[in-house]
Amino acid sequence: MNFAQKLSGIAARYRDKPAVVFEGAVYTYDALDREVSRYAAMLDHIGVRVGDRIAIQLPKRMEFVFLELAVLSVGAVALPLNTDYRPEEVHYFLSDSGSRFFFTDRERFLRAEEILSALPELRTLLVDASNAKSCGSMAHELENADRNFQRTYPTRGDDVAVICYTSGTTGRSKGAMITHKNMISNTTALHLAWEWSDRDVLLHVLPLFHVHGLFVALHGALNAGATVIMHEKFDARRAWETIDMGVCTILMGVPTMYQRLMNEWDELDRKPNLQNMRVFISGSAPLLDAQFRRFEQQTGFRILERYGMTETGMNTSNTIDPAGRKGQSVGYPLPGVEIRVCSPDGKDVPPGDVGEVWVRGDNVFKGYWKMPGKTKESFHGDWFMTGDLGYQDHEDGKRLYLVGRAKELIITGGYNVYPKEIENVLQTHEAVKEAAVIGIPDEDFGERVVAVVVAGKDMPGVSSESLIRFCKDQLAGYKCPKQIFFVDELPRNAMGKLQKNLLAERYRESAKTQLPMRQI
Ligand code: MCA
Ligand code: AMP
Repeated sequence: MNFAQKLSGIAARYRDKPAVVFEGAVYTYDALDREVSRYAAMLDHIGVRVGDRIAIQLPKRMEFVFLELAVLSVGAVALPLNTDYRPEEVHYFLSDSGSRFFFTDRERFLRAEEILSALPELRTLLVDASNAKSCGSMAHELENADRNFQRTYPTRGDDVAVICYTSGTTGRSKGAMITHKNMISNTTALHLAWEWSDRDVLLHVLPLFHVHGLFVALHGALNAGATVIMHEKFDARRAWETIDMGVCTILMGVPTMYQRLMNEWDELDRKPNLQNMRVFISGSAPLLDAQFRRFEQQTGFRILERYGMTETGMNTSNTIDPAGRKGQSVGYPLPGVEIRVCSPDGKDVPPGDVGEVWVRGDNVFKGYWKMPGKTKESFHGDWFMTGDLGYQDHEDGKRLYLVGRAKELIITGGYNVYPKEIENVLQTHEAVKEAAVIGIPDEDFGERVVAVVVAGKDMPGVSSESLIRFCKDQLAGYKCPKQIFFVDELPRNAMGKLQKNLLAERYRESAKTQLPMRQI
């Protein structure tokens, strides 16, 4: 089945009920479904065909929601892009994916115009403006689309619905191909596990261009016939004020958001009314035990932590029954998801021992776009090897704990950063002889990206600010180092291999909080 068709079927059952309330504007299920149909007609009118990749780089707004579901409805493949990606990054995603259409806003188009002209096969459509010089206007195409268009959902379950780019250890991002079947199975598993119902009201504060905000939060709610109150941007004070109105039942966020909510809680003279709240859910990055306990002390709610990946959707979750939730554990395999914890030679390790987490199930993606080698490397038979290190509870052999990562990855505020990508950019700066990028503890972001740099002898005057600015010109802001440390040389072992663990230890001293994950 096509995932958008499933949601359209649900919309037919809840016609007059609010589906999404976005910044004061209410869209009923009927209005949402009609807009998706109108957008699908527009895609058909501009020549979108089954399997075409359609890139979307838009701030959080309703057009994003309509477009994504319309793309799925016509059997094309949606490619959501982080709004903060710089033109060079966007160019890579558009060219690597061979996207035929790019929906964006005027501001982002003007920034990327020159670089986009190098992609003659690509047609750009502006969502918020009339025709610009080298692109079209979505409003214009919507007007000219066939008003009698009927959605036919020309896909099978195994067809790709969305490609989400995830960074890679080599610095080159990989497009994870997520199928309709993946989306349906994972949404269904979460529906059961979290007991979603049409009485739920989700406060949606996450970005829409990632699996967390799009699949887990938005799709999860629409699949249940629930209502989504959607904020354009996360703001802790505003989130508490909205919850205080007494209609919300679910909040989903990354640990940085919970950290900010807790700090804000202390500032509030009158604490919010949480009477209607059912569950606070956290994921995308490790939630510290101290955060789990502080939130419970403040609010009386135990945060429900779950664990997922772009490639697999959600894998494990703590129980919906608060009594079964445990800080530092990411819970149990979701219905239909199998988990193994394996040694490097592919054998199951006994409960209590640390190994790599492997995942199998209908939730596991189809592979990396045009990277059969990388796809093969990531699987052992039909088991996907996550690169996350963990152990299963030695008592029940099932409850999962994550303790680190086999891959060199920094998670900052819920976003993944692979050091290699940043090192590659720094190393193109004329003053940089060598650069090593590491994550150090940060109270707000969990981990903070910092760079340790050896400057060339003939470039003594280079400043941290100029190197950070250099990175910001080419990389999304969250990837850029927050600090640069200059050293005479980087520590290496006898074989000449860079010893990042020594650097991490040295600079960890400068941070006061505990590191949420060990780099192994
Ligand atoms: C923004 N900045 C950051 C981050 N976010 N720096 C480091 N890490 C970050 N996460 C920087 C900006 O570049 C900017 O820098 C400055 O902070 C202010 O930007 P602003 O947009 O105002 O930031 P914010 O609103 O404070 O954003 C913090 C945030 C956001 C709300 C926590 O990062 C966020 O929405 N994170 C959620 C990520 C997410 O959805 N991940 C799910 C991935 P400057 O001032 O220098 O320009 S999916 C996934 O991981 C799997 C499937 C899973 O399990 O869910
Ligand atoms: P992404 O590639 O952006 O989908 O990020 C997936 C990665 O986020 C996983 O491989 C984990 O390393 C991490 N992750 C997601 N949820 C959690 C969690 N609850 N605790 C610790 N790490 C998590």
